[in-house]
Amino acid sequence: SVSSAAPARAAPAPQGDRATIAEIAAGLLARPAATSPKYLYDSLGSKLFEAICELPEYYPTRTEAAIFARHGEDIARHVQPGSTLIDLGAGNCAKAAGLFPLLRPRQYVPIDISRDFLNEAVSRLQQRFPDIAMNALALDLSGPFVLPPAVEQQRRVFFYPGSSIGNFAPHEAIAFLRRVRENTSRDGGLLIGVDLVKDAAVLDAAYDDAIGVTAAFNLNMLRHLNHLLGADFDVRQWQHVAFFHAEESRIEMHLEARAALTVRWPDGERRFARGERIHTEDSYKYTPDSFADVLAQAGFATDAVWTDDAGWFAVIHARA
Ligand code: AVI
Repeated sequence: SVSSAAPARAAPAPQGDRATIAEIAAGLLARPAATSPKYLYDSLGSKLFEAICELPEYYPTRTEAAIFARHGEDIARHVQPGSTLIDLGAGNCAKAAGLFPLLRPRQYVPIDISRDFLNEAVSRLQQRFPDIAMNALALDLSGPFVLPPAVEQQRRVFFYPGSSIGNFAPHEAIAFLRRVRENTSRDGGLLIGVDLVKDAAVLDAAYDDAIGVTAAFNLNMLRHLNHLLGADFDVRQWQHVAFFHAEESRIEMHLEARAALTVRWPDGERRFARGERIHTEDSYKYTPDSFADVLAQAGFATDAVWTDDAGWFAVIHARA
């Protein structure tokens, strides 16, 4: 007779460094369990995020792009040409590249956590814009960071589009922007995209789209955690949950266990009850006033604010 028993799954060796493994394990063992949203971005995660940006429900990307298209010349007047444009969380670099003809930077410094993804994007971009010096940096911006000497000191303008600032809690956003300000020259500034508070139904749909790309993006974190931690998450046992929490003014993303289960890794394990969640991401939504307050607490002075007609998204220039 033929045996139908599946072979036992071999435990994969953890690929993360010690600090990463310790951080992930501590998060999984916490109650409620939580993981840093940075683990959403392995190479596939970065591609899934690119796909999210094309979804009709995910309004931030196209709304921000429309603001740049409509107010680009005014924005360029505030930023001024010849700057050192430092792109925080650059991803595929497409947003900054679209602004090169207007902003005309002297040097472009894209920073991203995903080295492979970044290198691919920059080598393509350098061919299109041979006159702009490009220095790609693979840096984790969730801790303190110092830019290497290759980055020009003069006219450092930090570019932080896409409302990535929203993935920090407000106190973390302030601390992060303070660190940015410490790396900014006195004649420099910050050009930042900020997602604004709006109708909850619009927000909920943006983070739980009809064809499940955001669900795949969230679930893919489990594959990444298996890789880093050597864990045995069975992705099929989990489901994507996302909703707007009005009191906290944030979208929350979670992964919810579909059944009681145990996740194991080389140095530990965690039992999850059916319906128990891992909190994987927050995405804070601001008003122009509440964000001006964040900037002020980080030592930046708001210089100009551009929004779309519906007031869904803001592009803000601040001076150091
Ligand atoms: C990168 N960041 C601004 C996105 C956001 O909207 O918070 C990440 C994301 N999460 C789910 N969809 C998109």
